[in-house]
Amino acid sequence: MNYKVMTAEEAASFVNNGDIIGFSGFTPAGCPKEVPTAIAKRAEAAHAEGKEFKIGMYTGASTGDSLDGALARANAIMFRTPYQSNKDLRSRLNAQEAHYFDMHLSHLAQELRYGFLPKPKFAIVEACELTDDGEIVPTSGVGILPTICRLADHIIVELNAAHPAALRGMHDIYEPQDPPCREAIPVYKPSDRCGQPFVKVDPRKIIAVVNTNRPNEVGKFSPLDAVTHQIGANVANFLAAEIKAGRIPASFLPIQSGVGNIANAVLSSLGENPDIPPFEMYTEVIQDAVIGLMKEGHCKFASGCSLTVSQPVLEQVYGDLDFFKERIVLRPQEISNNPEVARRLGLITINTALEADIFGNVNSTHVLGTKMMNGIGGSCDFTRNAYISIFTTPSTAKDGKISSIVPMVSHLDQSEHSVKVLITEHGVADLRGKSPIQRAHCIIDNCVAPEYRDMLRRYLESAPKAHTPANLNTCFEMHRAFAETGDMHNAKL
Ligand code: 0RQ
Repeated sequence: MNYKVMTAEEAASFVNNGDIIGFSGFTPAGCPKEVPTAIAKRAEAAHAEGKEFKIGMYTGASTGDSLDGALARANAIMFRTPYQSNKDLRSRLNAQEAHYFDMHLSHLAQELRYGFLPKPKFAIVEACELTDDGEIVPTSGVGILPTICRLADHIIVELNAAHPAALRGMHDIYEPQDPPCREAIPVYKPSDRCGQPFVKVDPRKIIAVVNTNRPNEVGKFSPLDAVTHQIGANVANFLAAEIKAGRIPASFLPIQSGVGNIANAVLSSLGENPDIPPFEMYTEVIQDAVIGLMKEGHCKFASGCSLTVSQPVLEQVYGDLDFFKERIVLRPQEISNNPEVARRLGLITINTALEADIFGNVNSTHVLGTKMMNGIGGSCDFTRNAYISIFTTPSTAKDGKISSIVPMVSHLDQSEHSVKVLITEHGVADLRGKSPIQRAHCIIDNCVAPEYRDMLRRYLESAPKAHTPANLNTCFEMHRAFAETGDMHNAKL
């Protein structure tokens, strides 16, 4: 190999205070691990000497603990976008010790190209193969890898032997042109390919190669409980009824499914329902459940940005690459989450709300309206452009002390105009074609936990008559009660 092979510490020594770095990967899949940890150590050493050391950073989405966690613990983050889910980083953001801007994942690469955001000096990327002429084959997540490699002055590659070079062929790397007159992205079904199986860079930009053999840091999913199981069953029954009514074609439509335990549970339920035909996915994260469904024949194909699967499941995929390379394609997030493609393919989108209000507005990001949880991720990319957009949430959180359905969301990520269906363990609120007051009754009757229904009905009655009734004195009374007493049951409504 013609490149300079070095340790992570040597590679990290190129990075200085104030530098801006783009990292590969999407969720903990495909993220570099060794060099970010070494940068964190460099920051800690600088801080111990009383010197400033913070970097600006772009990633695909959330990352692993050796990236976000290590840099957050070292207080080495100046700014961060577009999505995160690490508890140490979350603490920094909520303490205003790092600036975070939560972005639509499909927007990041183009906003970098448009010059809306400062250009990255370094791209630090994980690869399973690197050729002398500059072909980089990503690992199990792509994210913004093609764009940062092109825009950055220097590239550092972590060549990770935990991912087989035989992954070559699973990726489809395509970067759209910039406007004016951008051409349509030629993806007409989830399995279409329109790019190359690698990212091609100028090999002279690769200043360091770090060899490693480190598995991804994807956490385990919680086992299905009665609530998540019932939410999944409600989603599957709703979709089966839509097929029966002729509102979804009998051949079905591609599924997008969000991240987390509930999303994983919903997918399992789709596989269990005999009235749901084998389906395809056009999604961002491919979670554990999808791999099981593929082996059983319930999922025919999945297009995504990452294989966000637990280590045993990743080993199953790598152990049978011939089977899975025919059924999985990994794309940059600009394509996996592309609104134009989502609208054209007619996606059924299923994402998770932290809270929703009685009109169908959704908050997926801010606990009690102020504290950042994770971020919007790709949920808006898909929801706004869906064939049918579904939001799921357990009807309560924190042992029933929080009702996930409130009079008015304390932060807005998806407006009522984008949310077509809301589903909890209690039932389905089909909001299509309903006015705000009809939506409110539909949500209270079908989705709210029985113990909170009367409270929300009383609230609605207390609001002056209007197109979208709201009582401005009490619309956050449930939030206030939780903040002050630890229980929304104490709301004075
Ligand atoms: O708290 O962790 O302390 O137990 O929120 O809730 O029920 O475990 O749900 O793991 O599916 O995550 C919305 C965060 C759900 C996720 C969210 C508390 C609850 C628990 C987690 P604990 P669950 P999940 C694809 C698309 C936004 C981005 C998105 C998410 C914790 O799905 O980040 O969809 N989505 N992107 O107790 C206070 C409430 C609450 C609450 C739940 N109303 N108030 N706390 N919790 N409801 C992904 C990408 O783009 C990469």
